[in-house]
Amino acid sequence: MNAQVTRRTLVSTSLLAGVGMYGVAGGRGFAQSATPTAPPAPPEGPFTLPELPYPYEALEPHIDTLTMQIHHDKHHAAYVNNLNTALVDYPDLHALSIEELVSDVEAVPEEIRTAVRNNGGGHFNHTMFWEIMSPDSTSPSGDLVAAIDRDLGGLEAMQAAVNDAGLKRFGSGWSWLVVKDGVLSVVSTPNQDNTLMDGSGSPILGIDVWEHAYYLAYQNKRVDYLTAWWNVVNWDAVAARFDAAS
Ligand code: MN3
Repeated sequence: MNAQVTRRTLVSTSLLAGVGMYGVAGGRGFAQSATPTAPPAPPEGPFTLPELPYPYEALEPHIDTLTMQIHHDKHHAAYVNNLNTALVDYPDLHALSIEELVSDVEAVPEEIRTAVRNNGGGHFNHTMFWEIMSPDSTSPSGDLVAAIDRDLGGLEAMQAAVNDAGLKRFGSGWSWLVVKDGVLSVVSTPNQDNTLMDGSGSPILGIDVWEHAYYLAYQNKRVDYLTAWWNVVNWDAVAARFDAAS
């Protein structure tokens, strides 16, 4: 009873205060917060969700259709929307490429740095992830093969090292093959961080080990997902990234 009275008193006090201090605008603001409304649509730029370079079902049976749909249309889309929302009041940052943005995340204003790190990282990482997969997986060739042999003891040893880094990543993150000063190495990062952020190299291949990347088909068996993933590598795209970074 007392609580009711107190609450009613508070409401009318707030209303009066709103009208008194802010006039009509204050009153309208109060009414809006009392009625649930849809959140505003996210801004359309500066970044956009890239199309998948193949149909959702193209990577079956190694990566299932529903996982691809949710991963691209929901998870990646959310990173893009959240990144654009974070950048709304920072037009100076709109001209930067996503690579430039995540390569120097410490230069981003502190108020949005965490949002840019997580969502900009998510956008960069997933854009690359779609590009380095293909239903028409080939095998690595040329300078890339020579570098894998020289720096990581051959293809099988490199794949074992990437899988191991992915398995040992506690929680969510990525396992990477990176090149720095012409030398290949294997690194893992947490969350949506990547190796541009910590300066450990240019990523040329990365496997998403967040559960959203594999849980529907593989449940807790991350090792089975990692093993299967190598059946869908677009080695031409990886080699192109290696050449560009070398
Ligand atoms: Mn993901």
